[in-house]
Amino acid sequence: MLEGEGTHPGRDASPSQGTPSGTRSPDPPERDEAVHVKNPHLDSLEEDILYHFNLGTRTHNLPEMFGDIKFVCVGGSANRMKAFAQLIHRELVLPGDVNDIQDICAGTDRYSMYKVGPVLSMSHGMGIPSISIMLHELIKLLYHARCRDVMLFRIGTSGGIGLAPGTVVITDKAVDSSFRPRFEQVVLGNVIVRSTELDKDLAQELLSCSAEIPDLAAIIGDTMCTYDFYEGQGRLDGALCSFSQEEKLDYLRKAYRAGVRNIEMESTVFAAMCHVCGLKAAVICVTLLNRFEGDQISTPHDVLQEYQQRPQCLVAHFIKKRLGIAK
Ligand code: R2B
Ligand code: URA
Repeated sequence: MLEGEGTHPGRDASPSQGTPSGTRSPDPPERDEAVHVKNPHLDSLEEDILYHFNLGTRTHNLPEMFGDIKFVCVGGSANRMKAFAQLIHRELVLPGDVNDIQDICAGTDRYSMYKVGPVLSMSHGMGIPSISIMLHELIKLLYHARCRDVMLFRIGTSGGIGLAPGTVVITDKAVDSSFRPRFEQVVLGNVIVRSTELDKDLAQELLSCSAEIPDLAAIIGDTMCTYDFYEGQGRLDGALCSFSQEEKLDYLRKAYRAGVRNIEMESTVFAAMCHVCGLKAAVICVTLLNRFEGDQISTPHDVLQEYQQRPQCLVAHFIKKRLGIAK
């Protein structure tokens, strides 16, 4: 059986069920409401220490702390995810002072985590390795907490391709730097290929929500995920550059023709891990610049701040609608 197959939730993959090198893994089991972990070794752990969160199954009552979570929102910056938690606190009119929201991961400086009602807001740092570590521990946390019907959202920033800066891109497919909807993970020296499919209905629902927010331009498009911000995204302004302006533009044009509308650095692994674990997921990133027009982010700080609030506003509106409290 290949990775992702099988019918039952929970710890339902055996260690020998790897995907052969370079092959695509099949679809995950029919989605049910539980959070899946795909690791049978977890059964034999007496205690699971979520090291980078400074949480554990022995030291913390995870079901009590997190069991009611329905929406998990992740983003690169700790400050932005604190601001998002405060926005949700205000929007859901939760009791208590918005300034008293505490970082649950304060015991470590790797990630920040805030819980506001049924919403968890968490930072993931920059790049695939950073978000991947966070997602392993986050998915285990949701599993140990016995959460059900959870949705995950990545809200972030990106470089746009052929779009006005400030446009919000809701990801259709997360693609690699060759525009393929796949994520490659090296495991024991072999390459495992995982699908980066996201939930299309969720993307459509988010697009409909965006139409209800004044002055918020949003589209659905493919998002390219790279391992680097500079050469990896075809920038001419890094410390190293091995290509010409014409070659850069040629690459961006090819990306555009393939359906790519923005570039960032986490979406493929985010989509792949959520897909395998049966979690509904969406990626919503604002574009900070149009990469056909340049590489440097020279927009004034206050404008960038406002842009970064757009994915937050959209997901906050979505959550309120789902909870039946939107105006
Ligand atoms: C978007 O912005 C960051 C780089 O500036 C990176 O984390 C990403 O995906
Ligand atoms: N984040 C990226 O990864 N690329 C950009 O161009 C802007 C933000």
